[in-house]
Amino acid sequence: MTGNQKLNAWINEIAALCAPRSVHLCDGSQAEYDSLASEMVKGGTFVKLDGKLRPNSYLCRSDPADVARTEDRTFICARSQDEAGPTNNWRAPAEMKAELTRVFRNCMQGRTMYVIPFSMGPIGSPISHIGIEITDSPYVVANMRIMTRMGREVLDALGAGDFVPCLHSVGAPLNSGQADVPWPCNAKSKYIVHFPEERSIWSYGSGYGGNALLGKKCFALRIASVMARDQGWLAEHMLILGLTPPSGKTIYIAAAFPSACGKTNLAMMNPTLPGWKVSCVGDDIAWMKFGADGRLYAINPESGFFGVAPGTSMQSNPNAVKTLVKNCIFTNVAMTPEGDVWWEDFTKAPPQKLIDWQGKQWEASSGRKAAHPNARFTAPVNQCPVVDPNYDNPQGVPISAILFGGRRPSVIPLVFEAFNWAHGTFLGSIQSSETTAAQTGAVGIVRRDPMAMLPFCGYNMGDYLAHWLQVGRETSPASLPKIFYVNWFRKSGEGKWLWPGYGENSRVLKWIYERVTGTGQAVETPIGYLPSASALDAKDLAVSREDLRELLRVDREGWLKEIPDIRSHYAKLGDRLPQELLDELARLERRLAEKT
Ligand code: O2Y
Ligand code: MN
Repeated sequence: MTGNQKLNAWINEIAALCAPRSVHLCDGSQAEYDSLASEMVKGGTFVKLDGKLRPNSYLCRSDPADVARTEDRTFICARSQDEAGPTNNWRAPAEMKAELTRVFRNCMQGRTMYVIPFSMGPIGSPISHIGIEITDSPYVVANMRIMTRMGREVLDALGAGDFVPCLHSVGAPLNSGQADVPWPCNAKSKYIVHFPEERSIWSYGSGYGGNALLGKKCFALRIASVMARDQGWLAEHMLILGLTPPSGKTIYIAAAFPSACGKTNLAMMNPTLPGWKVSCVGDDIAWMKFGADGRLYAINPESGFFGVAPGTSMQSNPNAVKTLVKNCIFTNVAMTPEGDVWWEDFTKAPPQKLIDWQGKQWEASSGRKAAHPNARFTAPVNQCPVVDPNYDNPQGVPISAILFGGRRPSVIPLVFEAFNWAHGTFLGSIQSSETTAAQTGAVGIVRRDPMAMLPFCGYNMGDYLAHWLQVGRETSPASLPKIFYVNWFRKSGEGKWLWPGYGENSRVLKWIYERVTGTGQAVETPIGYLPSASALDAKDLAVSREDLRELLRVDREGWLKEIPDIRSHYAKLGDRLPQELLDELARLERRLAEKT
């Protein structure tokens, strides 16, 4: 047992409820990881990849019915439905707790119950928080060891302190003598449940990603967003990068984009501008607290990347590919005959004789995907060739700029700057993106996703936006990050990309750097500050003057056409939406209608 009474009591309570065969308190050691991995190889859950091509790395194939987060089975069980708000599934907490208690009874029969102490953020940092995940999945333990700081050191740091209890079961008890399957899960019943008042998580039936690695979306976003509201900080769905100009002084930028907008690519991009460097603090989540100087300091609460594999290549993201050379877990990718991994677009042509993500022989002519579109790599952040030197700094990094953005072929310019924090909050609240073929549903539909937090906000979205406005009142305007809106995805009328993206995005980051440090030139427009004609560095850029003008044009008519959609988006967020945001919308409409 541990030195923490609350933890000991909880372990006993859950062991009594779930009836596992044994209990294992994880120490986080390499030996423990190796032993779990070899057990999983024996059981068929893991395939060991070739030791020379991909040292200490494993392939895992999930059940085909358990391949992604299940938002329709994700619940915020706040005291009242109003507290959860119109964007979350809600059930009364007592009712849900009673139902889950029935569902979890004896659910770990025949399995080991693992107890995982983990720290979200550097151990001991004033910005970090500790969780304990109880799970019956060794796959979860192995992934949590990469994605979080995990094990004995965390228990030592916890002492008699408090933690977020995170209970997980694959929901597949084994009767005596019953053989296990490589990916146990429950096809009929899934629950991803958050109790924000008691700050606890119960997850049942899925072993995949965000459903099961409870430190990530469940704790670091849904529960942490509630903690952040109550304690005056921000838990956000944001990458964090360092940006260093040739002159050498690094600034830090956080950025929130909806999925399929290249978040991981931007987080570790190679700038094309000579002498400029991007360094990676994190690719998915940022926790930001005020420092003594009144500035916001951010940590990446995670220690790993759980990135989408398909589309990741030496062309799109060479630093991700280099991160994946060893010590990784690959889920639902294809395997080569040599014992290496492959996925769509990893190389121009697929290798011969691939085994697909379901373990079947694969031919390009079959028309099937070799890797599942949501196939993932789990990789340690500290293997990234451009990891930021402050990635592990317990003080965090001071944030100078926050970016919002999305995938919009028209209307939204390449970059513009908010007038102030409240206006920036407004821009984040109306952030929009068009759906792509890689996502489910129709292609080209504009979806609004405030701060990219729609599936991850653990309370009422109106209150969340009010919290953002409140954060802006907590310090001097000069201490706050400047807020920008970017759109790398503009197209011409003929459907041609207007902006090359990838490393060329460093030109936009350079202007942002200059705005932050006080030298960047801008013009005031109805939507915000835009780079003046010569302010964006276009040296050696393969974009015509005409296209550049289009990228930086304010399309008044297009913006005016957006207004009714923004109104109906706001109506869907309910009556807790701050009046200040409606006022911002009215001001935008007025400015757009004014003659210049
Ligand atoms: O499908 C999953 O479980 C993964 S979702 C995910 C993983 C890493 C980073 N972001 C996300 C997301 O959905 O935003
Ligand atoms: Mn994400």
